[in-house]
Amino acid sequence: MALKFELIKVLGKARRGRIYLPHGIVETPTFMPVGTNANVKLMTPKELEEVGAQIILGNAFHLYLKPGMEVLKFHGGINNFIGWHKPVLTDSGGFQVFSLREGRKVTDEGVLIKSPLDGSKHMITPELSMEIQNAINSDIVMAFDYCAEPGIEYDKAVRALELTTKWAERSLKRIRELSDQAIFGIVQGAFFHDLRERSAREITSMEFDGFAIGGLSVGEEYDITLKMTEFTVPFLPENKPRYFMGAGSPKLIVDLVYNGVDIFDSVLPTRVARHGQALTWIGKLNIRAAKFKFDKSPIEETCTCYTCKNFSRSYIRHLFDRREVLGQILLTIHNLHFMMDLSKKIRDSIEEGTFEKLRGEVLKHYD
Ligand code: PRF
Ligand code: ZN
Repeated sequence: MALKFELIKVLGKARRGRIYLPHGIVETPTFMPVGTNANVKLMTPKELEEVGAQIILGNAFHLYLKPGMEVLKFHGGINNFIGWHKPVLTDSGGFQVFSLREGRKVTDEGVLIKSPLDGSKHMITPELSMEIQNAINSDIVMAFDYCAEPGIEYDKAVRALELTTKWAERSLKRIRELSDQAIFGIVQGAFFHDLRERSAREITSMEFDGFAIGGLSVGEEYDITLKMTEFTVPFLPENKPRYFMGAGSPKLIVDLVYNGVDIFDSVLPTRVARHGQALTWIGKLNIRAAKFKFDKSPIEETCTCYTCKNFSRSYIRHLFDRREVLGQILLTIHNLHFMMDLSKKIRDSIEEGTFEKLRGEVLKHYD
């Protein structure tokens, strides 16, 4: 088996766990930095290790377009290609079904998607997604799913759910033929309780190594995201990891952990860093503000990241003012350090029984 999951402690619904994978151990709960194009934007693997990243996310659809499966196979998988020797999880391309819905065509067979690179058309099937993720040799493969858009009508949501279940079966079958890589199934069902329950029952009836909650945080109201998660989690088995796809705000993360989620990912911390926004323990901070022009203090006094140990707000503000890439790099390091620090504090607080207090602190500054 390519994955072993250990539950170390349960506090209410929150879980402190450990996942054993071919390229290393992942302590949960944890945040996964996103590396869509075979890199986490502006971060070297060395810096990723230094901020405490344990596992990063890659994307089958993007890696299939560039560099392509032949190059990935030539390197024996993504780890050697990108110089990151710890675990990698790959998304299946199911989300691109949602985000590139302009001009796409969905059939039982799969999805015809237009490449954002050159407009060329590609038929992505569950089988092809598994072949790509096998060429990538990721530690965790995601089933090929259909992520529906918010506001979708009931009958269309049923169709998306039914396709997701059929594609999950085909994904599982194909990956088992190819390798012993771990694979997670994805629960869909839009914003309908009965469909969420049905999807969860169908997906968890299959022999997946873990389960993801998909189709949420796609533009709906915060309360809906949370309510649907709260409703879905009890249908997932205790003894397997749970992954919420696409959650990066500190508030959502503590609320998800509170509801029993173990893993989350998002481009948010790295994306906002490139726009001058730092995440701190007392909320967000925009480094471009004029008030930082003569501020010698670091982004955050208590932070132990490379950026905060060496550079002032005044300097980072100057770099953004001059549109120097180094400013974006320094904030990316800080924001990812913050996310990994938040993950670690969440883990420690579950073990110590003080998670409620930590959650309260985070909600106070991120509401
Ligand atoms: N499916 C897949 N990837 C995803 C999602 C999904 O529903 C989401 C939804 N937030 C993010 N990434 N395959
Ligand atoms: Zn810092």
